[in-house]
Amino acid sequence: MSFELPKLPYDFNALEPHIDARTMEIHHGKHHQAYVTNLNNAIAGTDAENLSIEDICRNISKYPMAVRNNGGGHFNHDLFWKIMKQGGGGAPSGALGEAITSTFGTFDEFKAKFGTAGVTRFGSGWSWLIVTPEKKLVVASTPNQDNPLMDLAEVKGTPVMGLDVWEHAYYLHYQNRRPDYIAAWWNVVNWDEIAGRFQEAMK
Ligand code: MN3
Repeated sequence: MSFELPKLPYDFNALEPHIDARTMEIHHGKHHQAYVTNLNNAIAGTDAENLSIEDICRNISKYPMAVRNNGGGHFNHDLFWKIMKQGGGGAPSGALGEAITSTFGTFDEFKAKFGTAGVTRFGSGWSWLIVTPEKKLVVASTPNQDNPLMDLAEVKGTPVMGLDVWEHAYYLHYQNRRPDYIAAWWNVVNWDEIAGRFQEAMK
């Protein structure tokens, strides 16, 4: 079995003006495709060919760096495309909204914490909202293409939302202004998808 590039669930221009079509086209078609291709090459002929990407991540310390970088890249981007949508944004309701409020105080305080995790991530990486094994919501960040599923992550848990803060995610439109990209990104967040992942992670 080999991994495949998932189809983007909307058109390249669906997230404009917040994320431009050209960025989406290159990000999905070139960057994510490269992670998939390189992951397949790195696991060819090994037992990892029969594992899910989640199981590979959970045991990532057993694998070479090429699997860590490209397997992380594949999992992270697959999640990233799905937790965005045209006409997204607003604030989460229901159980997720309540959990965010009871954990972080207010939705705005959560946004600030999640955004700061992305702004202050030196170099390339991700900011995350995760459900820990103790079923707590926590904001974390990881370097490069690592993620909180990985057994070597500093803070471990099930990712329910993740924000790509690599320059390739925003440079064409925002250049060095990562905070502006993060501020705009809240307008494309797909809270229904994230609420579903939260519900699943709390089981
Ligand atoms: Mn990326």
